[in-house]
Amino acid sequence: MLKVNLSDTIAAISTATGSGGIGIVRISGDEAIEIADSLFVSAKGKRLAEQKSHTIHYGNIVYDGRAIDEVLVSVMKAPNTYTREDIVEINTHGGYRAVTAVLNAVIKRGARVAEPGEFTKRAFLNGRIDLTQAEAVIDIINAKTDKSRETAVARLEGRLSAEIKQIRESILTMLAHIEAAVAYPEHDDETMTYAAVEKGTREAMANVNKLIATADTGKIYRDGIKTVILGKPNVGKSSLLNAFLEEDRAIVTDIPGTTRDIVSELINVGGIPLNIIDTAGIRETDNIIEKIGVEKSRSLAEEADLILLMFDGSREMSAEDRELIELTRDKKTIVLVNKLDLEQKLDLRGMGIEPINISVRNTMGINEIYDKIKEMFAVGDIETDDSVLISRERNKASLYKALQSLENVIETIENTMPEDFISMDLTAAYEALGEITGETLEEDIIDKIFSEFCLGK
Ligand SMILES: Nc1nc2c(ncn2[C@@H]2O[C@H](COP(=O)(O)OP(=O)(O)OP(=O)(O)O)[C@@H](O)[C@H]2O)c(=O)[nH]1
Ligand SMILES: [Mg+2]
Repeated sequence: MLKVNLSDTIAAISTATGSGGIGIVRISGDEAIEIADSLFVSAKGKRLAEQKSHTIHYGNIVYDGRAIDEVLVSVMKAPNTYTREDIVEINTHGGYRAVTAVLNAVIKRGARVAEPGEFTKRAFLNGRIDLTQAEAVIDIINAKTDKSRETAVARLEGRLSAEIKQIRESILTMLAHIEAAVAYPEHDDETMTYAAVEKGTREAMANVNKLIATADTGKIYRDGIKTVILGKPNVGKSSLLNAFLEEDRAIVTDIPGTTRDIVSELINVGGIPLNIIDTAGIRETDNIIEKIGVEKSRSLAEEADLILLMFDGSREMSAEDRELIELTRDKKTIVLVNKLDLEQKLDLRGMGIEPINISVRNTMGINEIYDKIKEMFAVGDIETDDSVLISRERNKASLYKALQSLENVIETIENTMPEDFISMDLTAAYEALGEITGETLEEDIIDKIFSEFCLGK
C-alpha cells in the first residue's frame, strides 16, 4: 500500500533543546542494537544484544577511543516498542553538546537522521496505532492546558478510533445485507432490505452528527481561542493583559500610544486556552512606529476568534470608539467598559451593546469576562471528560463527506432507486470514515500529517 522505507535504522534527539538533567537519543530499526553496541562500553563488558528486552544498562558512549558521555542505555526489542521495531534509547547528560555528539556517533555508525514524526509514523505504518492516535500524540505534546491534554489522551487511548470503527462496521453490515439481497433475491423481500438499510443509515448519520457536534469545542481545546484586546489608546488594554497574567508583562503608562508592538501570551480560562494579544491603541497618528502598530491591530482584529473591545468609561464616546464598534460588528466581541472606579461619562445606550463594566485598577469584573467567554464558546455544553472530541479540520471534513454519502442513501431509498446507488454511497461513506483512522488515505496526506510533528517523536 505505502511505499515507505522501513528497513533503515533511524535516530534523533528526542528531548527538547536546552540544558536539563538528561537528554535522550533514540534509535529505531533493525540495526538499532548493533549500532548502540558498537559505541557502548559497559563497566562490566556487557553486550546490549545479549540483554533482555526492556532493560537498562550503565556505561559510556565511546567514539574514536574517547568517551563522549557517561550514559544509561535502554534496550527495547521488537515488537513491544513504540515503533514495533528494536529501539535503543541512550540517556546522556542534558545539554546540547552531549546529545549532539552521541547522535553524530550513532549516525556515523550507519543510522539515518529521523524526519520529524518518523518514530510515530513507523508506529502507525507498523499497525500499532492508527492515525487518530498518532495525531493525539502531537496534541499531547502541544497541549496548552490540562483539558487539552485530557481530550488528546482520550484519543490516544483509541476512543475516537473505536467510535469510527463501530460506525464503519455498521455500514459494512448494511453493504453485506444488500449484496446478499442482490445475490439471492428469492431469500429476501426487497422492501425489508430497504427498511433495514434506512434504519441503519439513519443511526450512522446520528452517530456521525454527534461527532461533528464536538468539532468546535475540540478545536478550541487544541488550538486555543485567538483573543485580541482592542480599543483606542489609554483605555487600559495592556493593564488588562497584565491583570489576566497577574504580572507586569506589558508596559503600562498614562501616555496614549504606549503599546506599539503586539504582546501575545497564553492564559487558561477554566481549561480553555486563550491566546491573548494586546495591541496598539487604534487612532489616527503621524508617528511612523505607532502607525505600523495600529495597522497590526487592525489586521489582528480581522483574524481573531474573539475580540475584547475596550472603552474608557470615564470619557465620552469618541469617533474612534464608533469606528471600532463598526470594525468589530461581524466578530465575536465582548465589550468592556473600563475604569469603573472613576466618574462614568460613557453612554452606550441605544447601541444594542451589553457591556461588562470593569475596573482593571481594582481588579473588578475580570471573572465576569471569564464567565462570558465560557458561555460564548459553549464549552460547558460538551462533557469533555468522557466524550471524544474531534479536534482537526481534516477529521471534520471526512465526517461531513460521510454524512453527505449517507444522506444520498436515504434519498435513493425514498426515490426507490436501484440498490447499486445505495452500495456506492455506503462504500463512499465507509471510505470517508476510513480517512480519519488512516485506513483509506493517500500517502502524501499521511506524510503531511506527520510533518507537523517535532523532531525525535
Ligand atoms: N482609574 C483607572 N485607571 C486605569 C484602569 N485601568 C488602567 N488604567 C490606567 O490607564 C492608563 C493606560 O493604561 P494602559 O493599560 O497602558 O492602556 P492601553 O489601552 O494599553 O494604552 P495604549 O497602549 O496606549 O493603547 C494607565 O495609567 C493605567 O494605570 C482602571 O481600571 N482605572
Ligand atoms: Mg497598551
